[in-house]
Amino acid sequence: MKTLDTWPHFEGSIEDICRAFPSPLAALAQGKVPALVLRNVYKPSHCSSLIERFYEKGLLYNPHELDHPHRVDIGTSFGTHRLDREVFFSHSSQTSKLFSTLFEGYDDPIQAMYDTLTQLATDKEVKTAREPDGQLYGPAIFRAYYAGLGHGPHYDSVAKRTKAFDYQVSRFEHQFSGVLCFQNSEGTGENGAPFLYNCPWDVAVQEQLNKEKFHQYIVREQIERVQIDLEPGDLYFFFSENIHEVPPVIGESPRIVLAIFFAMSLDDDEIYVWA
Ligand SMILES: O=C(O)CCC(=O)C(=O)O
Ligand SMILES: [Fe+2]
Repeated sequence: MKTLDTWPHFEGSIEDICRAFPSPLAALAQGKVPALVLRNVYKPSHCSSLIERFYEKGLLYNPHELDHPHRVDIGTSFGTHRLDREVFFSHSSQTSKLFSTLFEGYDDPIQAMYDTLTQLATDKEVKTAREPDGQLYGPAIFRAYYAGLGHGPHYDSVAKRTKAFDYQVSRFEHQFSGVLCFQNSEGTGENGAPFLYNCPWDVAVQEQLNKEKFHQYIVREQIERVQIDLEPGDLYFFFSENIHEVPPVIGESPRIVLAIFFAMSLDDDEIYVWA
């Protein structure tokens, strides 16, 4: 597919980013930049050691052992569990318990993501999402994409797409994602590395998504896109209300990432983070 690549991401240190974009998250939401990429935020050797630990603990499966690959989540997905509040919050609390010891002996990768986000969030307080009674959401999630697995074009918004108005996270105006690479799929090209489109969701776009005509649409409308290539330890943030996709993984090596969603409003001094 021939598409325009005239919407480059920005890559640099926190200082570089804040110099280029005084309000980095607002710049993402306004489409001034598709993604902010921070290299080597987490030690690659800790990525590989923790992945080994996940296999040892049976939290990931070896691709040779199953005929039908499926995505593996380590953590609590709001999208998967939100329909039953009780189940969702007890799953989330199990996750917090698991994460409280899972990284022992290594740097805490979730803390690394929250710390980086805090520095980009300028005047706002970054917290794990919570309800007024104090119940906490899952703070982050590991996702392993095995051969053949990815995400088709979609956007993520609790307020606009999921319409989960019975949860606090729906109160915010803008939703984002952060993804820390733990392991790449093999090779290059359209293989596990995400594409971001300069295309916020709206009704016209939804019609194209419904008809599975999104790719034709972006070529016809000359919508720009960018592919984000990450090495283990690299982190990127993007506005998840723009259409984005993860092309299916090819080959033996699953793509493994640590992912968060987060949301903010310009006039709210908190940023809520969940998975
Ligand atoms: O893994 C990524 O880079 C993006 C994942 C994504 O779009 C999602 O989980 O909704
Ligand atoms: Fe997404």
